[in-house]
Amino acid sequence: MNWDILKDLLKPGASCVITTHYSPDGDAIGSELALAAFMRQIGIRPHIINQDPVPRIYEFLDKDKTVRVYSKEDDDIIMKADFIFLLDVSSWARVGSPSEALRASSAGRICIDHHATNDGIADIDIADATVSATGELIYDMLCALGGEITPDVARALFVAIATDTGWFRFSNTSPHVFQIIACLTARGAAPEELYNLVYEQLRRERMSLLGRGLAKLQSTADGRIAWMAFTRQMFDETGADGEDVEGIIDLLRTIGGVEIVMLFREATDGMIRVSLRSKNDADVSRLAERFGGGGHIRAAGIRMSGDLDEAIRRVVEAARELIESSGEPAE
Ligand SMILES: [Mn+2]
Repeated sequence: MNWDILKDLLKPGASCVITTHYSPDGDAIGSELALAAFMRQIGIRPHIINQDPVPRIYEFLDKDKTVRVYSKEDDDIIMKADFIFLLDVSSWARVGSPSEALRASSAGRICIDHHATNDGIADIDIADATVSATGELIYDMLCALGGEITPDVARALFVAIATDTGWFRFSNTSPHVFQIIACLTARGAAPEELYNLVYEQLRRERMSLLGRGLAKLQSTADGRIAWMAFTRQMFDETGADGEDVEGIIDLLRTIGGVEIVMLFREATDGMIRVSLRSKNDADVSRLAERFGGGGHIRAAGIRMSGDLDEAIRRVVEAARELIESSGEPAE
């Protein structure tokens, strides 16, 4: 990756807006906070503006509460910014509510992302679908441009990469990931502490919701596709919310013989959110694209309107077609 193009652009005294996709994950938030820290190091004023708030499990990274939830009042900042960084996202649809103001701004747009789906929304596109996480790209950028890996930066990037690799289990966990992690650990990221903060402070409500979902787990007759659905009623009865769903899809992956797993939920905005994971070469980003979503080969998402049962029927059918076209089950 050639980072020199940014070297000439990033001059002290400028200001920038940093944003990411809706429903931000650990990679989105960690990458934003690390980039914002680097911007401050080089004398550029960063403003992190997202559609959605920082999820509870990542709040500890944003100690100073610098991440803003977009409102019309931010339009002035967005219009006056010199640059806009779009992190972990390459489509306006996934940026959500800030996208209108971001598109209207004359600020130069720099996209840093590792998703396979890319709508070409930036002037400078730093996209590499082979890396594990956007945090990996931010780390490389800091190294190339002389950024300092402070303890806070190390923690933010560690969480970004750890969460997007399933804590270094997924196929995107390359040797380079471990080299980065060695450096981040030496600079103050403590794996046990960070694991505890992200995954061992979960709410009871989440367990209640999970129990109800598991009781109604479904799969195709051949066991190659499994799915779970959370209705509004299940959220209401357990007190759980959308954030409590984070990570549950990875549990479905643990079922032997499954190739595609899916999690459906009725969101508060009336839309149906679908998370998709593949355990083999079935490309769920293509599946997501059929319904206006996107993502990676092994992890993707869809946001669709309509009835939950109908959504399940349509997406399961499409998954079945995808698996049938990609061959016999692996031994
Ligand atoms: Mn990511």
